[in-house]
Amino acid sequence: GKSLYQALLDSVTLCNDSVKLQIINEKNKVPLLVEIYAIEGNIFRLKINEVSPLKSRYEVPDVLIKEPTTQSEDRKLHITANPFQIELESKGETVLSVNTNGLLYFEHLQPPPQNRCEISISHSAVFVMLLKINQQEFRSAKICSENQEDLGLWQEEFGSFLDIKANGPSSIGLDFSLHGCEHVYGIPEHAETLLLKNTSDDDAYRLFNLDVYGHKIHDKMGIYGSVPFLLAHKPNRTSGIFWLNSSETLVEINTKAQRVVPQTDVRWMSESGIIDVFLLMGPNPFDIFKQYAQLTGTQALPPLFSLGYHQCRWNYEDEQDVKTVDAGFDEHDIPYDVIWLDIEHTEGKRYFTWDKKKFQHPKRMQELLTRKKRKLVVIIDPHIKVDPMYTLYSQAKKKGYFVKNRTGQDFEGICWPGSSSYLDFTNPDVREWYADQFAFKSYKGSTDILFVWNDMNEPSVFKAAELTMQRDAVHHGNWEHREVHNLYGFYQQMATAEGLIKRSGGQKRPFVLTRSFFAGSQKYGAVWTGDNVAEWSYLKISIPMLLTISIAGISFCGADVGGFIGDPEPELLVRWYQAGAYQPFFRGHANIESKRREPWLFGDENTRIIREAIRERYTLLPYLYSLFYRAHTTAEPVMRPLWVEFPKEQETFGVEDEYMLGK
Ligand code: MIG
Repeated sequence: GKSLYQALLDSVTLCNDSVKLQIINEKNKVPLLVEIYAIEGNIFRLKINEVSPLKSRYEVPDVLIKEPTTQSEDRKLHITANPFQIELESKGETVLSVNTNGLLYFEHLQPPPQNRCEISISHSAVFVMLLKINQQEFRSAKICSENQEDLGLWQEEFGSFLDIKANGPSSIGLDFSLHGCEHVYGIPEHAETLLLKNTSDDDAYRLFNLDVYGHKIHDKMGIYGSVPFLLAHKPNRTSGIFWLNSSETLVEINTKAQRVVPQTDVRWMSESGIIDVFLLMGPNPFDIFKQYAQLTGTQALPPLFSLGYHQCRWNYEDEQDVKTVDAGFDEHDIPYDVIWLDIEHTEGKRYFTWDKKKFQHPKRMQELLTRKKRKLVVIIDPHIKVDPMYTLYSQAKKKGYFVKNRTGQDFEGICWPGSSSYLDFTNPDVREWYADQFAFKSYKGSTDILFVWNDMNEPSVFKAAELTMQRDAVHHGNWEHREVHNLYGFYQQMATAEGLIKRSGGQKRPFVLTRSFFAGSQKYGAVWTGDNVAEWSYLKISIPMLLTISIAGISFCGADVGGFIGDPEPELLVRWYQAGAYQPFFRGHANIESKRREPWLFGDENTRIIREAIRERYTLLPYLYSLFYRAHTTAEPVMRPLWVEFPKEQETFGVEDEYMLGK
């Protein structure tokens, strides 16, 4: 490789459990601090930041469950000074090397340009060009023009939208080589295969949480959730790379399988932040799951009811509709545990309220469900209708709890309720206040069988670039949205789960389903794969998608049974029930425009087969519950790719149409 960086030999400090040194960029002479820690449990942590940045750069908080403890044990690594490279060894074997392709880059913070023209070729430009290919949209970097006032990389156009970067370009990147590996997995969420594909003549995998209605299949664009965790496997070892960064991230994969010793090169690039990466050394798949959980936590143990079958649609219209559907399950002798209410249950999309005409007696409705030992889930989205008469809005406004725009005003965007502001869940005070909204006395009409569904939390903003919040919006601590983007949904689910725990006086496990997620979301509940389509190909892709989410730590995951968009033919619906019955989160759901599709609407024979599938689910419930207990205590994924159970059997490494539930 031809790295731009070389180590300054006199800067090296060696301790029992860490190495620190400085490296310097040959061109601009800016020094970077490199820290490498031996973390307990066979993990290395590599941090790279500017030695003295103009201002501090964002470091992801709240995702690691504790400050990782270092351990001085027999670990070996080699550092090459020029070009700067690191090789990590385990049991005499070079497992992984860093910066082998010389792709380390780090845009250091600079003062804003004063009528000056940027002419240097910046890595940011490379990043932006990649994005352009990735999105096939017009995100154009203005590098230079004859116009001396051009702000260069300090602002970017995205279609008709303009992003003004308060700190200027600040992207980072690094490459890793995984020796002997030609099978890599992970980095959800993409509607893609289980095995990660080579990206050399194709798009990079993008990690950027977005609301993509009816997302395409076999696409590497970012959808609702992101977990920047990649697993690599070969017969004698599994290893992992956890890239702790919550800004937009791209991952390039280059597998060289033809070589005598195969190798996979993985290049990570993020729009901002610092390089903070955990290198998990395995050696076996279950060691990797434990190591990753040691950093980000294990799956929350779901309440038993939430492992049963869930019946949802956009929308169950009113109390009578709920009653009829509920009775339908009894009439047709089909077990189910939870009925769901979508956005139409509220007064004008004001969450925590009920439509006064359609849901006049929400408590009475819940009592009816309680008598049958059933539960209710309602949707609570993060956008808040701009309406001074809506208490949630006026309180949050007064307390300054909304995300701000660049000029310090409350950010306003269009969403379901019309003009809306967005709660700043990155602020711990906002989370505490939000959690308190779930108290029975605050949330009128709620009872202890009501649980919650968080949607639109990428966050989704209509009429905005890529349907999300502008990157120059401002959060708590004066951090730009670009820094925290992929964490927004993570924080909403965290606050919601805390609210449900609090309302029960700390006695009951919560259930919260979220659409957007990040590394560590497993601690707060379940995720689903969003707006899939009622087509066979979406049923098929649900398996690799859920396997990928599962091995990235989030065991409690599912895809809408039947396919959200459109109308499944009866056989597809039946097959989807049969598949969904064996997946961790099992919910039938349908779009507002879809025809009704409760399980008994397709003739006796289809009703019988669906009944049988749902009953099989209930037969397996004790086993599933035990698997979740193990996921919670020992980080074993519930739904597993075959290679995890058969790590030496090469022919299992690419299988994605079969899987294991537990062992
Ligand atoms: O853009 O709340 O993925 O499950 O039914 C639609 C209405 C908004 C998207 C969710 C879907 C939900 C729907 N929501």
